[in-house]
Amino acid sequence: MPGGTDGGISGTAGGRSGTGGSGTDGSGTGGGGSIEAEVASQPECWLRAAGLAAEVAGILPARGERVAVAGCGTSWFIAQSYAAAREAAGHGETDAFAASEFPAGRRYDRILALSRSGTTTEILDLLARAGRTAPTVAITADRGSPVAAAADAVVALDFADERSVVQTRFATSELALLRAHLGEDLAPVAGAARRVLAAPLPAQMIEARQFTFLGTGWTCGLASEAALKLREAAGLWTEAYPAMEYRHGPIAVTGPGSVVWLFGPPPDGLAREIAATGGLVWQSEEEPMAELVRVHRLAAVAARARGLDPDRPRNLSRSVILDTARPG
Ligand code: F1P
Repeated sequence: MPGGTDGGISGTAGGRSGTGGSGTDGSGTGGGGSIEAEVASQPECWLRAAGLAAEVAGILPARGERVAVAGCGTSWFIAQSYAAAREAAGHGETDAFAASEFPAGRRYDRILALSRSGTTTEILDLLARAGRTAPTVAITADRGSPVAAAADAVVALDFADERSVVQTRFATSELALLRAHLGEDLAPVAGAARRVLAAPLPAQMIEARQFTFLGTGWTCGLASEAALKLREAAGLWTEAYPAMEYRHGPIAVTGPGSVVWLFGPPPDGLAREIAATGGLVWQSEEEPMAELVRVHRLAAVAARARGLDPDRPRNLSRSVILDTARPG
């Protein structure tokens, strides 16, 4: 992955075009709340999580197994990234599901349940239902949680737990662990995140009214997670698609005040088409998981710029615990 640069922003809005990520976020990486500190701690958390990979290799999916991975919200998008990365690495067929949509009747060699809180109702339901059909393993921040108790095996990343309702470092740390388990070296990825943390945020990003995130392969999940982060923390209008899907309708919402954020190289001609709408193109050359850290920073800064507290997002709680009759 090329490193050392800060990506590029181009387009027609405000006549801006070129590279460099200049501008200012108005707050630096410090900020005042939990989310800023949690975002800034990601490089260290990733290295610590990756360092656990050998220790927990026996309970994570083995090469060749047919695997299902499930979660809700952020955990679902991390599931999507891991599933695509595992298949691309040749480790075996891997399906990702929102826990509530886990299909009855499919057979897997192992089911991986992702839940920071370990209390999410849909994950508990899934473990109760599908756990009868395959060995289950949970990755959670809380080894004493109901999800940990319901799974056959547990990986507890308690050091990456968060005070903020909005997930940042827990989600990326579990992905760092899973990527390390696939044989990836996380040291350069952590280095890329340090560069992203040190770089200023372009002012146009903070002021933008709408964001569309595009990915390919394992970065489709990251694109969806990026969009969720800005929605959760800052109440922004965001969307996310596989890059080649963008022309099939989503381009219609792009215009002045939009940012189209590409995780990885764009399909041929796409950057030009986006620029023609009047929207800005953000095309980073950084490693994609490090690029997600830039979105985390933006989420906190954009929230505060709009008078919101990114640690206490509107209408959200740390986990969704339902007390109504459960499906299935
Ligand atoms: C999943 C989740 C979060 C979301 C919100 C509600 O929680 O959907 O991703 O931000 O706080 O809960 P978990 O099962 O990973 O704890």
